[in-house]
Amino acid sequence: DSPSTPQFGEFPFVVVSNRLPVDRVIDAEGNSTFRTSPGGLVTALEPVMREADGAWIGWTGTADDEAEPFENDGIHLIPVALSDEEIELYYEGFSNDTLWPLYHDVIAPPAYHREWWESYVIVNQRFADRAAEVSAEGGTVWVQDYQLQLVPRMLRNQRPDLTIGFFNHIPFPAYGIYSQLPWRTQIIEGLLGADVIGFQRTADAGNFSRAVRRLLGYQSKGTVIDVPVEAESEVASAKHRISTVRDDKLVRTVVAKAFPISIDAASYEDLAHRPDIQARAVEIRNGLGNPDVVMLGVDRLDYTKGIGHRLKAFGELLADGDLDVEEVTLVQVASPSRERVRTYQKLRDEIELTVGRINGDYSTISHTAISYLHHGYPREEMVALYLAADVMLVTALRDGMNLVAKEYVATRFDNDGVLVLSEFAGASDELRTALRVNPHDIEGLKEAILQAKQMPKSERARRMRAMRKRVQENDVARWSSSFLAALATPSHDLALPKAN
Ligand code: GDG
Repeated sequence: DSPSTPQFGEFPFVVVSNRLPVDRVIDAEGNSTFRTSPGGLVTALEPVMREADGAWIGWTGTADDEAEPFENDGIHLIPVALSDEEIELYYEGFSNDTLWPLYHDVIAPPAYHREWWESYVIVNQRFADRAAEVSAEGGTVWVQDYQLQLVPRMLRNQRPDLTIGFFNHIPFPAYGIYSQLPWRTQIIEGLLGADVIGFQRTADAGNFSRAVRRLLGYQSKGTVIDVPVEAESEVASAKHRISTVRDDKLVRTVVAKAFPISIDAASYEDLAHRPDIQARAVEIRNGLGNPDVVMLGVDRLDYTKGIGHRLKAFGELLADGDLDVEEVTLVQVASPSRERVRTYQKLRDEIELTVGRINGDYSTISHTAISYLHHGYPREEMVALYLAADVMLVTALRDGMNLVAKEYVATRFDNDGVLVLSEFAGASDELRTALRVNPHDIEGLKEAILQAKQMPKSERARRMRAMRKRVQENDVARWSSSFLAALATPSHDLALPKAN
């Protein structure tokens, strides 16, 4: 199709993400079917999808899966196939071993490989082509996350009639770090194809706008960036976002702004009210030998989560005699993640060595210092763990948001429990009454852990109440509706009036 005569598809609202919100499962007869994989994004978008007759484009999670579009739980799902090699180069390589460490402040060294980049471009083009094919004329497409940053520009080239949103679930780094990326200009050009670019934190949006100014010299005012218009077709079809600037140049106005993501808070609270889940929470504490204080960490086993720093602080407190295994247990759920990427294999070895050492040194026959679980659990079990935990430790070195922190808060309808929260997690912008820590400061982290253990009940309740109010008000439905509202608003209304 030439860009001037686009073919239109049938869906007025389309979500594009690397993974479809379903998993392939094999039933008792050996037939392969799909099951919805529960997650905040699906919960948030399901109602919007149903109302708008939406479709979701993504990979099924299986290599070379040429599945045809299908419907699951009332949502149209449109698979994009990835080969084994593309999973290695585009997904495990460029997405998870270049962009992920770079965007998390190079906690691990990013690897730069030209063949990974080439695969990233090819796969992004495939997602963009699919979105261009299925979207209805004048429709809205919402692209998700760092694996697909080139899609907005690729899509606009083919379909300037569309309104395009992008949301970045992970941080966007400061320019001094971002500028390492050999393809730094292509990536921001890719993102600027969107009308609204959403970030977790105001600081992320600022880092992005600065990168745009430094690399492309485009002007920005507040959250609005002026992007010179490249094609005439863009002017005709995106009128409400076109302005004139100096010298009668035409620009598209692009909004780059924070939309902090959240969880379906009510559903967590509902689970927490279930008698069987409360009974399970009691059972968990009994199983741990009924310590006075249960501390909890829940993370994908990822080097951004600061699990090692947490273990170091906990181990030193045991060594100093400030904590006693007869009184305190740390439960650490480390759910398996990206197990084919080498950095993750190394991390697992390091963490398991540390856990083994601490347990060897401090556990007794009846009390284990750290109950370490390298498993994924059903959501019910996660909620039981949250209910069982007096202290929740979120010590990420860098994290877009950290939903675990919000889930813990949503679960604690009893207004009890203490959240220790890294200031490097997006959630710390909102959860101001958590015990906020710098996880690199091991002494400070140790003090916070002791403070959490000793905090009087009235103070726990005061802090938790404030956090719960925030999470209940700003839930994931609110997040998606505010993003989509911004996407539907001509950016003129968001910027200062321009001569036009
Ligand atoms: C990315 C960004 C941002 C974990 N283990 C199990 C399990 N989980 C669930 C948690 C939570 C989710 O996975 C993890 O979300 P996080 O936000 O904590 O972290 P990432 O996976 O890194 O997510 C992050 C997020 O995107 C959203 O934008 O907040 O910053 O990195 O919901 O509960 N769930 C179950 N079993 C497990 O074992 N059921």
